[in-house]
Amino acid sequence: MRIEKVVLRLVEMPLKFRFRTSFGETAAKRFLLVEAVSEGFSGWGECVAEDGPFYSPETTDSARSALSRFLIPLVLGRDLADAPAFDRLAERVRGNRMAKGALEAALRDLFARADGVSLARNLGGTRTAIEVGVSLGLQPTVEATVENVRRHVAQGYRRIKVKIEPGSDVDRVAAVREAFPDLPLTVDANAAYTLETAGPLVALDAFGLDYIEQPLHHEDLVDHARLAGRLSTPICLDESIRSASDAAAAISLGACRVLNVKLGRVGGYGEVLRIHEVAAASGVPLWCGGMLESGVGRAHNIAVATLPGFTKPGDTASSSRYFDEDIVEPRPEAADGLMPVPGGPGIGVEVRRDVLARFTLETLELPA
Ligand code: SMG
Ligand code: MG
Repeated sequence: MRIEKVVLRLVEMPLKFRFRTSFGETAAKRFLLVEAVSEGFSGWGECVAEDGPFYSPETTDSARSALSRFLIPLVLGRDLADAPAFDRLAERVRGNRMAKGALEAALRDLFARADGVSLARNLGGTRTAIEVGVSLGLQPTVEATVENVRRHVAQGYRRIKVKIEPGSDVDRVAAVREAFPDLPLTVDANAAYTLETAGPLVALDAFGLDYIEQPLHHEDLVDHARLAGRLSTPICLDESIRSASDAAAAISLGACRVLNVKLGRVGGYGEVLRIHEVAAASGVPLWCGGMLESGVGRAHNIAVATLPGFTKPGDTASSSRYFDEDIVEPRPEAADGLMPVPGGPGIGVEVRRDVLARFTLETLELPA
């Protein structure tokens, strides 16, 4: 397909709640949306870079620059045989994975739509519904944490993940565990601890967590392997895994026994599939993470989670948990912790251009 045009939009959607983690707080969802146009079809991708470089070194501004100056020009006017062809063209662009992943996702969607098949099926996905959990931000008190867990358990989520940080960890988990003795429960520290301050993490072994997510530095593997030797609870890595080679290194070092996979963090579906192979070869379970995505990113996450190696519930909760109004229809909505996989072409949801226009702050049209 000849890529005729790419449209880059800066979009801001109000969030229904403030989401607090150990590295900061998000009050509104501001992101870049990529639309790739060819032969009357539009493919959509969402860039998960945030406003500031606090989860990842990439930001909305750095992604806009990488996309408009280096990545989009690689495909404009070019006749691409398929979406993986972009992966090869973009190989010389280092890092900038969220920017790359957004364009790659748009191209994957575009090609699948033109072929009239669902992206999930195209990838080798086997599920018609995916099991989902929910990620709960830090709350001001232990009581508010338990109450928040209670509300989300009542909504049927299959696993609850609670954010922790030094000073808000063992007390929260102990209270949640006491109120919900059998709940599949995990915690995410977003890199807030060090080997020296890991005492509370060792204490968490008492509460039967499924795993502890990214306890140490965002680029570390070696200290995670050391920490794993002190814990009976498995470690799951998020920030530290940017590629299949990171995943292979982490597994062989013993730095993790579970992997959180995010399309944007690893630079697109090509890398997701390579991580999927690495994990399958060593029997490491995967799950799909979240970045407070709009319906577009959420639909991509659903496609990712249909792959057979994604055996644990991910963070793709219902769109209505985050937004009063979404830019796609049908909205991705889970019932009883099960998110249906749309069967239509591409990501299987349609962008509502009227709603999108209301949430769009800036539009950059890049014609061939
Ligand atoms: O999409 O519900 C969501 C958020 C899931 O916890 C979540 N994401 O470290 O896994 C993580 C965080 C990173 C993003 S925080 C804005
Ligand atoms: Mg995480």
